[in-house]
Amino acid sequence: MPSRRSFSLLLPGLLAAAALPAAALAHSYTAGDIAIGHPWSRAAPANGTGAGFMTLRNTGATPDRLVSGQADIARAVEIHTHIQDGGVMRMRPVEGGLAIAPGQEVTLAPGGYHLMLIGLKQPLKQGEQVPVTLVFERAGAVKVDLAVEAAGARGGQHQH
Ligand SMILES: [Cu+2]
Repeated sequence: MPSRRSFSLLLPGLLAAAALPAAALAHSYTAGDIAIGHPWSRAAPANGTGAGFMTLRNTGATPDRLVSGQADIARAVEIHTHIQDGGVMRMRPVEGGLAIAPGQEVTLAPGGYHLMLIGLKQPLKQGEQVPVTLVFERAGAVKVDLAVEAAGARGGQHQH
């Protein structure tokens, strides 16, 4: 659609890619009507639990939802949210997937919605890219790379 704007962003993007470490890039993906912005994670040890954060924007006219995920690096991937339970923040799987209404942007971030990478088969190391497949009800499956940032990046309020 916005071909002129995309073109004007292309060159600075390529220059940035050459100049900056991978984790610093604001990379993005699309699957059907879903735009996925800057998927990232945080350093974590093998056998531990990792997280996945990103923005999901529905650019179409039909509701969609993130229903599941898969990563070769983890035994299982779940979609979690945090709930307040008697003053304690607890994590809970999102029932039926994470809904993304038309025109809406849903943010997965520390302290809120996130992907949970359960049973890491190898450590998540800062600066690396970790492939994860996201499965949307309508938009289908798309592989994205989580850019691994420092442990505890942006908050560190995520408890397991
Ligand atoms: Cu979690």
